[in-house]
Amino acid sequence: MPRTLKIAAAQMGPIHLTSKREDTIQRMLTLLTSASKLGAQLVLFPETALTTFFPRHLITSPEELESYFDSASTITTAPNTKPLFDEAQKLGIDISVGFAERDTDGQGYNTCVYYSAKEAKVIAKYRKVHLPGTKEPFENPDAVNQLEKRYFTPGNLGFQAFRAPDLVPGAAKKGAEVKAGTGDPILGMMICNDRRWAEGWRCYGLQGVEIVLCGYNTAGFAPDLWGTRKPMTPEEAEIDAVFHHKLVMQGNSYMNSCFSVSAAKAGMEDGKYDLIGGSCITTPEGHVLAEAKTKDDEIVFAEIDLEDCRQGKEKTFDFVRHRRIDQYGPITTQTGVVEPEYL
Ligand code: CDT
Repeated sequence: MPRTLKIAAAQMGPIHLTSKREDTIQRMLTLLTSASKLGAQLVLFPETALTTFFPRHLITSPEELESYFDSASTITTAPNTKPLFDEAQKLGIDISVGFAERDTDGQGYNTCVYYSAKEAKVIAKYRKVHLPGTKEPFENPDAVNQLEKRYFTPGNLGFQAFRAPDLVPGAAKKGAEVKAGTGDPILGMMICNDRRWAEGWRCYGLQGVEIVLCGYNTAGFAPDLWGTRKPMTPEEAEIDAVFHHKLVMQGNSYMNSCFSVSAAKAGMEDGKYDLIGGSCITTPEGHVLAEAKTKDDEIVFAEIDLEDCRQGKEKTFDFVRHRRIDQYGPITTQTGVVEPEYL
């Protein structure tokens, strides 16, 4: 039986250090309206959707730094974010939004929440596990920094899949004798750099995930971050960065038999930092179903059938029949590389 769903990535163009929160929220509301006109039931916004990607800056003023953080417990009620969630509820659209979270214990996390319009509340929260970049800025004054290890603590909530209620008509409910692939959609969230790590995807795959959501801010040209073995022009580097973005979304969707939605913050932030576009929706067979054409605010939309996940989950990647966990020990017992002995 088809389990169709209309989903969208809300790609956002640049947000600058000088951008005002109310203007950013207004842009997000405009994107929601566009998605609603297409019939979208679920819209994904980017990583740190409410601010510029501030971890590229060395911020020494505590007051300025705090201005980029929000509280997860008040994200739906604080005056400078409430209008977004109110509109989502009014339109009946579930949204996932990334933001820098200041926890009650003072820790910073790179976080996203999933807001269910039907439930009128946040039903899932994810904190970015893989924090790229460095704690200290590069010595090269022209380098693009990524100081996430300075401002954030690695996520401590794991990769917890969850079900989003009332998106698919006729979905089996709690308490029923539920056959796999008949219930409310199973979702998982990750943030930017996480998408490059097969481990997180597999954690979701092992929970039967049907759609993975991933917001991102990815520099198009950042040789100090990416490495410089093969010199590239900024244009070549950006093509490569988009290629790697799609590669991991397509490959991991295929290997975990799930759809994926990815939403970029794109374009030139602060007149200097170019972020890739490439927001896309991929299928469980690894194909790109829809993708952004610009590096501006843009809705990427597709109607999907979750039934398409069954082929991979029941055949090639039927984990229970084919996985061999007795052979995968290093995955959870070893962090770095241990090379084999010389002959
Ligand atoms: N925001 C984020 O995580 N960006 C990283 C840049 C990589 S730095 C080597 C990304 O993986 O896209």
